[in-house]
Amino acid sequence: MEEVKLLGYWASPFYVRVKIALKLKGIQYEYMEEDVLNKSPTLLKYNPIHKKIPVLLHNGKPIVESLVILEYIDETWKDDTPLLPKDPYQRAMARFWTKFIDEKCYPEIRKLCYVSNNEVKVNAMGELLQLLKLLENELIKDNNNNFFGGYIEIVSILITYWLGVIQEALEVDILKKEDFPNICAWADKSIGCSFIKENLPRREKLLAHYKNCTKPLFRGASRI
Ligand SMILES: N[C@@H](CCC(=O)N[C@@H](CS)C(=O)NCC(=O)O)C(=O)O
Repeated sequence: MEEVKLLGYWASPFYVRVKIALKLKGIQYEYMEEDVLNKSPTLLKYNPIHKKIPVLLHNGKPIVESLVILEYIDETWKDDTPLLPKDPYQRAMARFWTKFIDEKCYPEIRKLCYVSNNEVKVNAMGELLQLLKLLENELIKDNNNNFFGGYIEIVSILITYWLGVIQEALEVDILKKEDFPNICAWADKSIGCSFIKENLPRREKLLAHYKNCTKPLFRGASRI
């Protein structure tokens, strides 16, 4: 009998990635909600290095970092619908673009949310717009606008769902349809997929959360 547990936090895109993958593979698991401001001994025991959720516990063994967890799930519960593409080049591209989202885009999104210095926020926004342009151009190259299949769509909820909510909380327009038509069309399509849609936190609840923990960017100043 397999024992699968997941430590998460409802508003975290990193946790929701894992939740989607487990649901997609039909894996039963026990969910343990963490308070990220007051971490449990269980979280600190199983992720002593990063001290972050998500943590997947499979028969008592911890796996951390959402991208690592997604690959672990894909390799452990093999079925007809692999998350990662089969073709080695496509797999490499999927890994490249997911790293791009987490290592290049996410730090700028974090600054936009949590740094209080407005100049840093404005620079982060400029940087993020340039990064999104690269993603936009990559999507243009893809004829069917399918991008890479399930894995990248799951990882990209940070852009396709969270960023839309965050920009509303910050009262700025980042993902404008006229500037990023491909990202916006791709976002509508991937967020519309039932296996993703059904597992996302409610938009109003997430928006209230970000309004509560972020400060509007240009209040009192002219908007960009
Ligand atoms: N690179 C990590 C990021 C995970 C992450 O940032 N988790 C946040 C919640 S959104 C967390 O646990 N934060 C607690 C902290 O930073 O102390 C992943 O992909 O799993």
